Amino acid sequence: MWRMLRPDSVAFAFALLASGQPALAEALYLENCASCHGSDRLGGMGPALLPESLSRLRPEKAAEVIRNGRPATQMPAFGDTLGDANIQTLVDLIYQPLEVMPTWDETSIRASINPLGKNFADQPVFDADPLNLFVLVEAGDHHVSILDGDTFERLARFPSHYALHGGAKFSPDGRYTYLASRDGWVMVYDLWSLQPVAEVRAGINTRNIAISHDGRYLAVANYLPHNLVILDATSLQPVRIFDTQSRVSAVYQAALRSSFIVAMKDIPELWEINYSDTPPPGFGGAFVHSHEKGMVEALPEYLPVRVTPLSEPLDDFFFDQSYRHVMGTSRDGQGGKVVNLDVRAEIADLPIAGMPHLGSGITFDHEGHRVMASPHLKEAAISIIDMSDWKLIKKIETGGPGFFMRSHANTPYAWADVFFGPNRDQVHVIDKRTLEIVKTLVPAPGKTAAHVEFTRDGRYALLSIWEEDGAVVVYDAESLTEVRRIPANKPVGKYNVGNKISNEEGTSH
Ligand code: DHE
Repeated sequence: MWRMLRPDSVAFAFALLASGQPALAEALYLENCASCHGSDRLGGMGPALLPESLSRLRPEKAAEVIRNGRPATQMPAFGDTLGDANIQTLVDLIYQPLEVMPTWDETSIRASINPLGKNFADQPVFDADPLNLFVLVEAGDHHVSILDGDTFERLARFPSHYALHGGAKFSPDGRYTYLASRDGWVMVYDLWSLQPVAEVRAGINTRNIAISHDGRYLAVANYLPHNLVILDATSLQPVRIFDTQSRVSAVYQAALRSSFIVAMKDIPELWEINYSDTPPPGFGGAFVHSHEKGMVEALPEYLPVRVTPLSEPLDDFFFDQSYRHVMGTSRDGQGGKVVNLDVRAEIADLPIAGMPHLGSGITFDHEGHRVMASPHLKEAAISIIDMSDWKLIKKIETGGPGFFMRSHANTPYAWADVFFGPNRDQVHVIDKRTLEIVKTLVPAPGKTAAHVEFTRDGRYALLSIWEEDGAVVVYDAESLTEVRRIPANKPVGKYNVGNKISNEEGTSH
């Protein structure tokens, strides 16, 4: 069981030293790493060095980073001074969990708020359509690019925190984008002025963020600590922290319900937090709307919660357009459940094995029915589910398990990547009318091709070549021919402002 200690306390530093790590590792860490990554390993100028934060980095790669440094960052090369044995000792240390559960409370969050920009413009400082910009996450050197969705020129490129994850979120007018890192940092960037506005560290290990549809609140889902943090989306001040007693898997915005839906990793519950001024029945008392009142432990009715019990914890969710139903994947990957948020109960089983990646699902009309299409993380297939009776109507065989899927109301095609296996350089184009693969693109043979996003009008599809010397490839979405290749450093996700703020049916929400 974790003990709770403040990360900046002397007791915490001693607890780290006493956590069973051999003295050499501690000494090496304190001498070489602590000044940037924190004596507690929770991060500082550099990222946190905890197993939870490093889950996407193989230990061999971590050793390589310590040996050679990271280009375009402050991380120096230690190969000449430390030698292989000491580097391995450090790698072993940073993949060890902390013995003490660090806290990151209201005071830590407030103290971390950092204003970054000044002299913000009253209107966009460029000619491009501000609602057709793309926010492009480049994971190779932890940067973000802003692309003009008409000309595909890069308007800006700026450093992000280490390991951004999850989709960029946008203020309702599309002016600001919110970017979350796995280390708990959330940065707000002004797309009109092309400069960062401010940042806050809302957790130690964060899953994702969601913004309320009215732009007032930002919700941050954390694994460490076990909580959900609600920030004022403008000031970034915390307005309520929910102690969840569980890792929070993810938080989603359910605009039509004026709610955040919160998924728990360790308990079979879905939480719904209502942020309207007049919460519907079932949410408890009246809402006290005052940001000035600060932390709201003293105001139990503020942002009231109601809980939907589940038969088991669910991972990975997809919402129908009404936000009344949520589809979730079972932990064993052998199916899923449909949950009705109004009656607060599971109402159907999902007949789909092979770990469907529901979070990447899309909806469209097919032969008069609303259907949902989802790739699978463990099966070479796309499942098509009829959303009126939750039955599987077709399984499309693919070149391998996939991660992301995209479409747009203005195109007859849905695009699905093959993310795993020997065919990971393929992207399938599926005709939404026939549910058949009509073309398989291989934009860079041998290199992973993944994550598609459309321009606001659906005319072009942008696809990532997921390599450090990668690119964003722009396709004409009708002729399926390449029109442009923009060099990028391991481009991961890309997010079109207009599609996101209009909840376009073919993109993630
Ligand atoms: Fe993600 C979105 C969870 C691994 C890249 N991923 C999400 C979301 C969740 C999630 C809950 C929705 C967040 C949102 O947009 O608000 N991801 C998980 C996992 O549980 C998993 C499987 C394991 C983990 O390490 O957390 C996982 N994800 C990955 C990766 O390995 C990916 C490919 C590379 C990376 O950067 O870590 C990855 N996830 C992404 C991307 C999105 C995402 C690019 C946004 C997709 C979008 O288009 O909206």
